[in-house]
Amino acid sequence: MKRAVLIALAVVVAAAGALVVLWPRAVEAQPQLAESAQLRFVLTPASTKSGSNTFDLRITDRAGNPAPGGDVTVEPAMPRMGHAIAPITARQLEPGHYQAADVGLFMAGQWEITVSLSAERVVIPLLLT
Ligand SMILES: [Cu+2]
Repeated sequence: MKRAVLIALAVVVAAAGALVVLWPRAVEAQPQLAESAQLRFVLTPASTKSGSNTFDLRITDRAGNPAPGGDVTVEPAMPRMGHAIAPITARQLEPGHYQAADVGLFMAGQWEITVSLSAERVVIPLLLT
């Protein structure tokens, strides 16, 4: 009897352990990389959920040096649904490092974020849940 209880307990502990390992986590926001002719853009969203978001942007030349200064603009759109939100000007934190705050990605689904610096631009896909 006691042995059976111990085995049952072991099964419960193993099942709980598997749950902890296998339980789906919220998708972590991954840095998204895209390259234009001259520059390399890395966009990291604060969240992968719909709603207000903040984008961290690292922009470098092909050699990895901070991109020359200029206006960085972020234009989110859902082309397949035919809508977009007004372009947002990112704030420069340091050379090559920008932040776009209060980006109102109001619905879940596939967004495309156009990021531009002067004549250089990339389109970065962003899937929100
Ligand atoms: Cu939409």
